[in-house]
Amino acid sequence: MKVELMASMMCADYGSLRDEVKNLEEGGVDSFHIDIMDGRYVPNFAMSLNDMAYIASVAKKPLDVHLMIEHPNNNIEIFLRWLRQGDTVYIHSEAEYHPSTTLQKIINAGMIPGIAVNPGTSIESVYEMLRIVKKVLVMSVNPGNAGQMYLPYVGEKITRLLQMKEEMDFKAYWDGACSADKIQKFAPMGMDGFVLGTTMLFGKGRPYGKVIEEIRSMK
Ligand code: S6P
Ligand code: MG
Repeated sequence: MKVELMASMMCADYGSLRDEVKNLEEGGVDSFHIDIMDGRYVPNFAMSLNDMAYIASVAKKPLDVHLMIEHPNNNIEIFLRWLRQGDTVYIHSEAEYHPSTTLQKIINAGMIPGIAVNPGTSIESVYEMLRIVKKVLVMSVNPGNAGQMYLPYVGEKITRLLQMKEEMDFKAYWDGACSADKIQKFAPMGMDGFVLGTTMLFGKGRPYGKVIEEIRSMK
């Protein structure tokens, strides 16, 4: 199955982060998903600037940065400074007064602009932004933690979103509780990629390359 696979780095082993990056790259992931949290927009602190900057300094593959912070426009430059052409930055529209201004900053810095959509946020409320962004990250769990249960009501919204892809010219990505059955169902419908966390990739005692290979060989 031809899908992009992102490794959720908040689930990685921080005692051997350099090896984690190397093993994930050799195992065949396409990019590193970086969950930045501020303890206000979401009730957690996962990764922050130094974690992201370190991974950017050792990774050859792109970064996929998911900002779960209030008003990213106030200090997004601090993050953008460490990133490279081809890296992606997602913001949450609920966290910003003028999300399109923040997206323009991401574009001006040479990064790929994205929007993350919470389970309870309708596609219609971010409709105009679909024309600005290149990527939409659909949350199938509430943002803040790894290892949560899939929220089934998101399925219908994803089906509608995927029907807008061609007209609005964006790619769609899945974030949260990603399992094999979700890839098998939603990839053929047009989902371009999936964030892999504790559900499929980390803490399983299996080589990353094996898990990735199994996904790529799905029919
Ligand atoms: C959640 C975050 C996600 C998780 C990922 C973990 O706030 O945005 O990227 O890290 O979903 O995957 P899993 O399989 O543990 O739910
Ligand atoms: Mg995320």
